[in-house]
Amino acid sequence: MTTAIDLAAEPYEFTLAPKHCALLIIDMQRDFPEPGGFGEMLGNDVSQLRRTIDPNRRLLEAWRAAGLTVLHTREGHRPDLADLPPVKKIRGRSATSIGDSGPMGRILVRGEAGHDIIAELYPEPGEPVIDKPGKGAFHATDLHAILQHRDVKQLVVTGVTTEVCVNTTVREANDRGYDCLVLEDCCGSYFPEFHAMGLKMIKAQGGIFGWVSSSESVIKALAAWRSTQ
Ligand code: C5J
Repeated sequence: MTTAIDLAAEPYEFTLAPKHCALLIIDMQRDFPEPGGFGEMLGNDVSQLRRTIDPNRRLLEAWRAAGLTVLHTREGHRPDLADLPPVKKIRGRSATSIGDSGPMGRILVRGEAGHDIIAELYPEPGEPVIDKPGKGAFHATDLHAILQHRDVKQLVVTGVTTEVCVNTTVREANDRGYDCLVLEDCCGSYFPEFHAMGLKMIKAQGGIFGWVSSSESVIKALAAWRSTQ
């Protein structure tokens, strides 16, 4: 029985230990990638995020089939906005901001349609959903406690956006002692250059924040690992 398996990654191979690794899918909420959502309302090109849906779906299917831990996050706030920092509310000087009515309900407010996860990647019963008020998934959440209770030491991180919530979460995870593997085809940004640089920053300097690979490499490694169980 194999407990860990090497897979191709940058800056060097990643040793995946499936029983101690969780898949963390960041903020695949309707308001970000769906046509007609808040992201598009702001003038963003949602196709840059939509290209991540199929790879995430295939990865999620393989991860679930292997019986491994999956967690999802959602960025958003309490309906009374008590957890919304005033600076986050006003930054950007946008006419429509967090808490206001948007195309899919109140923007980034828990319980609203746009805040929910897209149907293609919808959580299954038993998969924790972390509601986070910040960009990082560890800030003001119980994510670290949940991972510790499950003896998780590594994270495969996917979702949106690469340079904001994915990068912030990977940095927070790094400081808490987790190894992070970020999958380039499963992460996206409205700005392709930020996506590319966001990944570069993670794998720079010998993997200062972690590793970068693809869904195909992880799916292959999972299949190889499962054949040894
Ligand atoms: C995320 C954002 N999820 N860009 N949010 O990255 O504001």
